[in-house]
Amino acid sequence: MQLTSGFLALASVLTVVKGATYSRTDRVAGEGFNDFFEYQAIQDPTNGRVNYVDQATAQAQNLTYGHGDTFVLRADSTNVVAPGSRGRNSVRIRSRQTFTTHVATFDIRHMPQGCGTWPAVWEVLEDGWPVGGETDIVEGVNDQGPNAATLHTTSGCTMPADTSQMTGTWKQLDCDWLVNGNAGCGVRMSNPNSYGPGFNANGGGVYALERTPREMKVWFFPRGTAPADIGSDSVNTDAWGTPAAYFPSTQCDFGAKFAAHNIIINLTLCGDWAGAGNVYPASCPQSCISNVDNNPGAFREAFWDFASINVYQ
Ligand SMILES: *[C@@H]1O[C@H](CO)[C@@H](O)[C@H](O)[C@H]1NC(C)=O
Ligand SMILES: CC(=O)N[C@H]1CO[C@H](CO)[C@@H](O)[C@@H]1O
Repeated sequence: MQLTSGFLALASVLTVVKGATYSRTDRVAGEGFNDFFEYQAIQDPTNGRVNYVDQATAQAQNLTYGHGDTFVLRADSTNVVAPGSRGRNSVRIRSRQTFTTHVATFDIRHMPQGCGTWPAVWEVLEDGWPVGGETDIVEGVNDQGPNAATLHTTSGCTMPADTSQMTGTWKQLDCDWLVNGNAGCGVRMSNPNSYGPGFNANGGGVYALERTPREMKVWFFPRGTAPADIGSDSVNTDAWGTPAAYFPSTQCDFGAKFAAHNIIINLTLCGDWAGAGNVYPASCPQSCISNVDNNPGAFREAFWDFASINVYQ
């Protein structure tokens, strides 16, 4: 008996010591993106001026390209859009697997930029949304940085105003999708190079999400500053320093508000946010939709270039 309880005590000590160490379960790079993700040739749920194409079309038009340590995902930048069509060809991909407690790292060299672009890297359960919750890691519109990381949930999930455990600042504390037009509880990052042209000019960087039953953290490491263990077989998030965004579960039952999530990468154009009359910048040409339809060359920079995605559990 004593031996058993001694062993159990030792086991629980080891569990505590293990802390925030995770082992890699998925290493995604180059052509591997086409196995890890499925293409979603769906109608854009956010009413973008975009035509999400299937895998065969994307590869035939080189809208996705996987080779070595490069995976590019882009909007078409050569064709004028026919008025009666859904919009400019683009790509939306969703991971085949779902994840709960995990760390996901995204090494990104370039993110889509240009008037009307609305790129996102996020995690969600789409079926029954918003019941399963949503975590936005990278998202923005019209080149307007810095990045914001945001949770969206059903009612009854809020964040404490405290900012002592993150480098960012709160945009809103209530995660409820019914508040303020589904703005969500978002954290504005302090680094101006966390989004858009500044991000690209700096060679991008690494985004990382840690999700546990108790908290979610998002880090942004500008190019050249990522912890050395990112990309190796295991990571210790305790050594990564203060995150850009910290979402505790003290006023939000994560078990009830967040289901197992898919990872989604999308690039839409215009739509409910980027194309809104009070959001599309006056400095951008024409109207958002007219620019998308008639100026293919304006979308040459509207591409993602991923070096890798790693998932640790
Ligand atoms: C497809 O895109 C990749 C990445 O941008 C590029 O290196 C390659 O040359 C393109 N292929 C063709 C056939 O245009
Ligand atoms: C069109 C599309 O899929 N848009 C989604 C892109 O990502 C954001 C998350 O940040 C969603 O809110 C959009 O619905």
